[in-house]
Amino acid sequence: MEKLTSAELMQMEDKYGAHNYHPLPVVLSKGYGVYVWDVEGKRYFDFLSAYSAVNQGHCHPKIINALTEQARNLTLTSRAFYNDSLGVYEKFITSYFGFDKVLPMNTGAEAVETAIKLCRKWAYEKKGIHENDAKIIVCEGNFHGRTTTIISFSNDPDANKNFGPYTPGFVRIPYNDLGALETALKDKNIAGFLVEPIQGEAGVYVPEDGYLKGAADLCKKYNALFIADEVQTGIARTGKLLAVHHENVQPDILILGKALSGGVYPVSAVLANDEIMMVIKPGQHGSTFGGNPIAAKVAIAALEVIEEEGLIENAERLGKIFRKEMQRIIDSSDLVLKVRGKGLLNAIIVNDTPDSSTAWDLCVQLKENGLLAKPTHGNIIRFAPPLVMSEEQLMECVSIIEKTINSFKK
Ligand code: IF1
Repeated sequence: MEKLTSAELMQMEDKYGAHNYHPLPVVLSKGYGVYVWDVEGKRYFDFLSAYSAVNQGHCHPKIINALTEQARNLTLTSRAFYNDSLGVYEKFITSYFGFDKVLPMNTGAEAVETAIKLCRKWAYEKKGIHENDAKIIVCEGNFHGRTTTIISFSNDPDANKNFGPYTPGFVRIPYNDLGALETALKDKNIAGFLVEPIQGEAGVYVPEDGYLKGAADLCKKYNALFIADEVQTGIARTGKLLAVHHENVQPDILILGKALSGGVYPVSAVLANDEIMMVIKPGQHGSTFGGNPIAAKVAIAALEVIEEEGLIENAERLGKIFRKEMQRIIDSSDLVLKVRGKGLLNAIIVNDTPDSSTAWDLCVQLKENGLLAKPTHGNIIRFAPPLVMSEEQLMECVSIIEKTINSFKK
């Protein structure tokens, strides 16, 4: 069959697919490590990593082998029966992150929803909050997924306009504000505090040092659960296994997704200790694919790669080099105002209004020059390469970014 061109494939998506995204005009057909190739065979550095799902690099051989080997044996049993992969995975991941138990799900949003249900049930059955009065504190600028309950507590009109009526039981406070958190926690009906250790979609907002530790301490003081959404910041992305580890915080509930599978399969997880996790009894929560044998084997391999290839240290080290180089470029350019981030989760702020097309146009130029990235909100471009990148490859990307910024024409 005649090979379809990028143009033909983009037209097909436009004609037959819902328009719920506006992708950069590039059509990918292959990925390996830090590289992706388009239909015409052009190679790019992937500087988005599928929103931090391919921390281990595209198509990592060890993870692909785990996927294909299990797929030939047993793909799905449902949880109506036991299987020989799930218990092994549960033991592995609970010891890897230091919790008594895990509740396996598939997407990040499902894991966030699971954490919300777990927190509410704990509040009624352990904290003694009156049924249906539980409230969970969330932050301005949050992004936790796209389900109706999750967008109910978003303040981004793109995320929630005309998707009402909204789920009640959420209190929104400013991010990075311990005073506001303590005030909100004084309400006796507060069950928990759900927070991203770094706000990804909002534009890689890194809270001040001490915020996460302070929040965890306040939650303990007021007997509310500290719930860390590490779907994007977890699994070595910020230069620690978890972003909360920068402040030695262990959350009451940990939410994982994305890179938990190295980007080869939807795998998410909620981890907690027994006094929280055991409020859920048989038949009270579940999912057809949650904890399936393929997900179990893929997640073990994905987490082993993080350790075996020293990706935590690599993200920390390369992140420091990247921000230093970006600052050097910023100091001699008026196109970019600022760089911020931790480890290899970074973003630059483009010197134009959020509704301008400058950040988008810059990303199109970067694509022409062989590097793929995409704006988050308007004038913010997230830079998040796979954590397997070498220093040499990173410096090549820095020179692509520098060249593109210095030659950028509006
Ligand atoms: C999109 C970015 C957005 C997340 C955090 C839960 C989820 C996500 C902290 C839900 C998902 C994805 C979703 C995708 C774009 C991307 C994203 F910040 F990562 F870039 F939107 F904010 N918690 N983030 O970041 O996980 O259900 O998607 O598996 O929806 O456009 P999911």
